Amino acid sequence: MAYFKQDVIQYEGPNSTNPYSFKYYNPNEKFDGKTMEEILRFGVAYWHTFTADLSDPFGVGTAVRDWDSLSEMDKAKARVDAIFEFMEKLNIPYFCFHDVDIAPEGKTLKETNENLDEIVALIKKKMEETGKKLLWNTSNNFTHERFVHGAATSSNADVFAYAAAKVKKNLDIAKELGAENFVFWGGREGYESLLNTDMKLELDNLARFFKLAKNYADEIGYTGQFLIEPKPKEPTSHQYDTDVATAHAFLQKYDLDDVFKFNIEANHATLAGHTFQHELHYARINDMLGSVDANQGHPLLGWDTDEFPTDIYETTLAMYEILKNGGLGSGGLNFDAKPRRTSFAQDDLILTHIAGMDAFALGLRVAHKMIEDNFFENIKKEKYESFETGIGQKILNEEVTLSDLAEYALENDQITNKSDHLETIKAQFNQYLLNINIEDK
Ligand code: XLS
Ligand code: CA
Ligand code: CA
Repeated sequence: MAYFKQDVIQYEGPNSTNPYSFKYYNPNEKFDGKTMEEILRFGVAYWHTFTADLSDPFGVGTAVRDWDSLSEMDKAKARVDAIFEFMEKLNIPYFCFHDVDIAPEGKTLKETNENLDEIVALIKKKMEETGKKLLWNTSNNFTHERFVHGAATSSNADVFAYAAAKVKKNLDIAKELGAENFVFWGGREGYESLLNTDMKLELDNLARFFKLAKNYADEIGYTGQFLIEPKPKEPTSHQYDTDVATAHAFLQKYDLDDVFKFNIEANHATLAGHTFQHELHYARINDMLGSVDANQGHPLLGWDTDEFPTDIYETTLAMYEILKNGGLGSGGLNFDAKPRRTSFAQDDLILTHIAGMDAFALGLRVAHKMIEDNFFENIKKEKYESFETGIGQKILNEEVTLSDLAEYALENDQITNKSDHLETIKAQFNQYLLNINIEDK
């Protein structure tokens, strides 16, 4: 049975009016010897696209899906068929999941693991048949009420052990399915209030937990990249992995910075009061950029709305960071995004992904052109040119003392600064976005 009536979605170029076509994503078109498909490495998020029902804190689910009326295990099986058909039709090479997305939880942990085994076997078969790959999997250690106080940072040692058992199982699955990465999002790893929180113990336990996971991965020979996904708040009022800089400091303190990279989500960046580009950039300059959860927040809503990315200003700057990083390595662009509650039809799953894929494909085209022209590089070179010669060069070479600088300043105290013409830079960026030349089909 087919779940989606469309044929494989084709590239029709920027002037196409067919909603079921790509306007900018042309998978085989090459940029510096690599195809768009190889650079963008798109992924489908199992949870938003195949498991969630589009409910929100004020209303029930609205999604209409062919598998709605099936029993839990049959639903899980139908979803496996549906996601593989979906990936074929959209030409998406990767998918990502939490354990609870693919199989229902049983009454006991043993039963949960048995449900997982059954579905993982189906997924493995489909992967072999289609060549589709697992970008990452993760353990959902936040939804069930047992995680009320957190998982690795819970005040209850039994919960720490239970969470460990789940991560062990998910690492086995990662190995079995060849997951290219393994994600840790600290769901409830944070606190509501410091009045009753032993923060030092909780952070030490979080590091202990990560070390146990790494040791087990080594033990079973799982070599996928470990990723931490920062988020500042929601559901807790303070999440320990607040943003890249905070989580990086944590990893450095516990000597785990060689074990992890970051999975950066656009909406989490904005929740942290940063731009998406800031988080990508900070990770890149520290050699910690691993993968991306491609979505966007709503500028008027202060929560994690997980919209499909359509803002080409943001996708261009994201692709700029990714290209400057030399690509995403084993990472990819996972659409951790959901249709709006009002876009409830099954077809909307296809349409939303086309919108997101095109936004990143256009971003890639523009960013590639800007890099060819050394647009930002030239601006920055001119801005910082005082460090290329004279006293600036000596500062960079660490050849001066504080007294040397004081002596220099006494002779050079009439400072001249240059305007950096920021508004012109923004206008020129607009020109790039509007004048990008794309061959029509
Ligand atoms: C929630 C997170 C979550 C992670 C994986 O806000 O985005 O879905 O990506 O657990
Ligand atoms: Ca995410
Ligand atoms: Ca999110």
